[in-house]
Amino acid sequence: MSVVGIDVGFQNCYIAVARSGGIETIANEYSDRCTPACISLASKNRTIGNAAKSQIITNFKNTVHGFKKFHGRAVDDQFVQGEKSKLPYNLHKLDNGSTGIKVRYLNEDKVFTIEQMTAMLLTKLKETSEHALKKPVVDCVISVPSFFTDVERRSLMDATQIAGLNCLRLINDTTAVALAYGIYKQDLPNPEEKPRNVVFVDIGHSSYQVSIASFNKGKLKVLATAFDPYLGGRNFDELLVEYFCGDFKNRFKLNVKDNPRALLRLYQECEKLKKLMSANSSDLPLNIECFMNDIDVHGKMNRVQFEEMCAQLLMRVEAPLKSVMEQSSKHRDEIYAIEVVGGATRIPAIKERISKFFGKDISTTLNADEAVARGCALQCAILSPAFKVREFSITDAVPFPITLRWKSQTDESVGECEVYSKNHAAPFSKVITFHKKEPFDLEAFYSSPNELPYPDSRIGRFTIQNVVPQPDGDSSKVKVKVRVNMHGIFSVSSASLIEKQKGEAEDVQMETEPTVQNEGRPEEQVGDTDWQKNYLELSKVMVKQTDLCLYLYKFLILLKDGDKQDQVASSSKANTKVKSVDLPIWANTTRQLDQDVLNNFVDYEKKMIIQDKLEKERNDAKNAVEEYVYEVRDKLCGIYERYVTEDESNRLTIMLEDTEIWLYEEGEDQEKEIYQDKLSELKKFGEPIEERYREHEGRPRAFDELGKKI
Ligand code: ATP
Ligand code: K
Ligand code: MG
Repeated sequence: MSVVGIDVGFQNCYIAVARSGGIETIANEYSDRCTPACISLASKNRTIGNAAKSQIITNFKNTVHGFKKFHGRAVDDQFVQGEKSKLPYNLHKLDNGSTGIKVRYLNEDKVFTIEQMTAMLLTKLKETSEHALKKPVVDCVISVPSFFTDVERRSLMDATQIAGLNCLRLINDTTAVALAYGIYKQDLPNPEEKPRNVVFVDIGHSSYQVSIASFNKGKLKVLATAFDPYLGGRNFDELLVEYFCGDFKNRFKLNVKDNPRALLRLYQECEKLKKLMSANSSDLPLNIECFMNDIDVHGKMNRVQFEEMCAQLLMRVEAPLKSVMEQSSKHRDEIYAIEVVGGATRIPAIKERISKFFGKDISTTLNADEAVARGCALQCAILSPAFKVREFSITDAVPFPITLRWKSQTDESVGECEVYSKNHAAPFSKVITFHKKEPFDLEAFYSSPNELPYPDSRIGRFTIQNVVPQPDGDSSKVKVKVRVNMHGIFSVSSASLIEKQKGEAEDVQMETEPTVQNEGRPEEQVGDTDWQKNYLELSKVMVKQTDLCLYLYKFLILLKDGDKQDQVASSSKANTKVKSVDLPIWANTTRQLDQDVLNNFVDYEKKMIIQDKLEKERNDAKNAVEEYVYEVRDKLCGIYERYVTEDESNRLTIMLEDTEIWLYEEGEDQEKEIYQDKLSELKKFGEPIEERYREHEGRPRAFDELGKKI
């Protein structure tokens, strides 16, 4: 089992893995620990990460980036439409209305879904981690913005499947950071002491997230989350670009916006300038050579100007901070620390705003770029049976309240109930008891559409099938289990009908309102058999100390009841007269990929992986020819000189020259085998020389060795 954590950022991705020494972030083949969320499609292959980023300008129509927030969204979605005008590549409406991306790939027009694009990125990250761990990687934990709704999360989960990953948990960005903060802290308050409250801020390229978590030894609980899903580093880049477009129009009469390449270059330069301004307050230049129409442009900006320009953006820093404090009813004095991560928190004005709001210094003890990935890897280690890690319990919070509405299939009766309030603990299961005579529908939706950063509040419709009345015509008791799972995804996980047995004295109460019972955190439930077994083990040891045993037995019951809170389901289990029958559930969630579509995508991803591999081998074979030409040419006038006749040398030189020309002409784009043949041809001639040289060089040394022995 692999222990891998992946931070899939809007702009930057990071991977952390567990190795014998602990958790570490790993570098890709460019020795870069950051892999850009960028994919470039081309006529023979695709490139992903750093290599793709360098294609942003040259292959702008087919180099895809900035797509993370299209997950689960229709192309007509207001957000997607707003982004569309800023994208150098084309969007395409898929049959189900979802956002597709249209590119040229393998000399054909091709539309990829967002799930496929993210899967490509994950494939790259998977390969990088496999390279570092030197074994296959399947299990992992992936981060997700805390404000992602059900549809977006399910879409991301589909992407992980396409990439052949088994995502054990989609963990919220700020929760991962909280875990990275807390797990190694030695001085957390004891369980019975007042918890330590810490605020976590993550401002990335596309969004701003805040959470407040309370810590005790061995556990963390997220009390509240807040966000501005549309505020991130890129908004600052956009303002700079806007400014320089105006500036260049005035001074150089250039219409930058009409030229996609120039615009992309300007974006890159503005981002660099923005970063420089974080460290320098003086005037800084922005120079681009041959920018447009062969004109070199130059401009300048300083921090004061920049902050003035971004005043509107900076004003938005406060609201989410205020919101988490209000939601958790915490006073500023009760906050132990404010930990900030994410690239955009390096902007001094942002740091100042946060610090001013809390009236104290902020801490940057965590690695701003890698904390999310590290937290993901830690969560993966906790979930992995193969890896020993400190016990640490994580209770997350439901970001948006969820309501369940039910409707009878025959009569008109409807009802609804908020099953998860805002900031309700998650993951968490609940059992709802209905009294029904026929199958019925449950509709789940987010109860406060106004605060939802997504246009559709529906989560899904779940039909509880095969419900029948009792033989005596009475309604049947139907227990429905709902849950918000490890990924923050809502589901109706099971339903069962409780059959009344003949001669049963107890009558089923006719409740008009269904009852909701808390089941608690699925992973923490202690099964009856487990705790009884534990007790038996204990009692064996202390067979003579009956009093102590009795005390322990009671204590275990207390523990168990505390865990399950006011769970009553167990009482029906104890009643042997009651038989329960599992009921099938038909689930219809919005915008999820069908299994066969998903399977096709899995196959296609595999094909693309093979295609990339073949193309790499072909390129490697070509490079090998080129390298050999240069190497032998060098040696011919160097170390080989004494071992070749003039005639040989001349012939070989001509061969090398011909090959070099060939590589630029018809040999530019050939099959792998052709390059391999070419190399063998050259080697047939070159190797005997190499051998002669080695023999001569080796001889004196062999004599030396012999001399030493004698
Ligand atoms: P998201 O969290 O929105 O998905 P992400 O995780 O990819 O995005 P990060 O890597 O945390 O984002 O941050 C990238 C952003 O931080 C970019 O806008 C980048 O320009 C900005 N950034 C990085 N370093 C600096 C700096 N020194 N000064 C200002 N901004 C910076
Ligand atoms: K990131
Ligand atoms: Mg991020």
